Amino acid sequence: MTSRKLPNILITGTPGVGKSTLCAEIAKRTGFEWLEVGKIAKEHECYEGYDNVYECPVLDEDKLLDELETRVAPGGKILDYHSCEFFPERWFDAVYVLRTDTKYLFDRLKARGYSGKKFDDNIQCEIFQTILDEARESYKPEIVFELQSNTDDDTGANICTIVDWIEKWKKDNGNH
Ligand code: DAT
Repeated sequence: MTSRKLPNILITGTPGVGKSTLCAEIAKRTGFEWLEVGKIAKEHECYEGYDNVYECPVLDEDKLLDELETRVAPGGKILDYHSCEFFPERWFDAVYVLRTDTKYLFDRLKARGYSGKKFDDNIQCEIFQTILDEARESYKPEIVFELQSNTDDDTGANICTIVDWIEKWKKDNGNH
């Protein structure tokens, strides 16, 4: 049971699968606040060093969680991040994992300028469904949903799925 008046939703998946695209639209349609976790980490410098192999800062997870805790508490938030196992399980009422076929993801990551190990690792991450497995290990199976995100039609369908889920949650929890 949750005391939140509105649910919190996590949108996760490999970089490039379409998390931001989806979150922006859902926030617009529902009035939920979209928390771009990567941006918040950057703004508040939630880092502890730099990883030269992956060419990115190393996340200070505790600092980031402290930063997010009060924002998440009232509900009505949609969080977007490329990893999901370090968030407290109690934060989320639904976790959506976006999936993209390699043939589409390849071009999206190239367009983003990814190359070398960073490019290869992200493609492998998607092929081996790393984030989906992570989500299934970290949250109750009944709140983890896999969504295909290959085409614009998929995005449209995913928006409807999540907006409908929010409406149902509100109804089920006496918040019309
Ligand atoms: P993410 O936030 O997961 O890194 P994004 O939303 O920035 O991904 O999308 C990466 C690129 O792919 C961007 O140019 C928009 C495009 N895109 C996103 N979802 C898509 C979809 N379902 N079909 C086609 N293109 C999509």
